Amino acid sequence: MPNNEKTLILVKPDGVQRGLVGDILSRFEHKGLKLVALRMLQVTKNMAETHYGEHKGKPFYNGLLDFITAAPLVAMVVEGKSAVTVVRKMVGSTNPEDAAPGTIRHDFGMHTGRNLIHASDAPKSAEKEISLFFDIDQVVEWKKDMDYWVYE
Ligand code: IDP
Ligand code: MG
Repeated sequence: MPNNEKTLILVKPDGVQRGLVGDILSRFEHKGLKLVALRMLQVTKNMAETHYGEHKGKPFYNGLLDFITAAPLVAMVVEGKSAVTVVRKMVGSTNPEDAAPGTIRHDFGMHTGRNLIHASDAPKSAEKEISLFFDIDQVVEWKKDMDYWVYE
């Protein structure tokens, strides 16, 4: 398959607390993406600082760290053609008020600080983020027979 990519998705603690893990995961399954890794964990302060390092110093940074470490989240890796772009489109704009109808942040969210989901923004950051959340042997290489019916 050309341009096959992996990307990291986090169902943030608000999504877990609100019981939306299944709804969110099934959107990616229904789209045709292949699930290749999945785990639940409570993120440590250290991990959160690494993951959100680019936002250090911004006014929302401390609140973001408190929020993302407050309760467990669900991390997953999905794979597919142009997966990074496809998933970001399905996630929607950072502020749910700006997110298009049909996107996860629009359909489930009300506020930027509780926007339910993270998705890698480029193949390079995806690689880094996947390695922060998963050991190499936790990402499963498998053949999805359905792919014949998803891709020409
Ligand atoms: P993204 O998640 O759409 O890539 P980023 O700008 O990378 O958006 O911000 C990372 C996360 O930081 C957002 O998803 C959101 O949870 C939080 N965040 C960003 N801007 C704000 C803000 O202005 N107020 C509160 N939280 C924010
Ligand atoms: Mg971002």
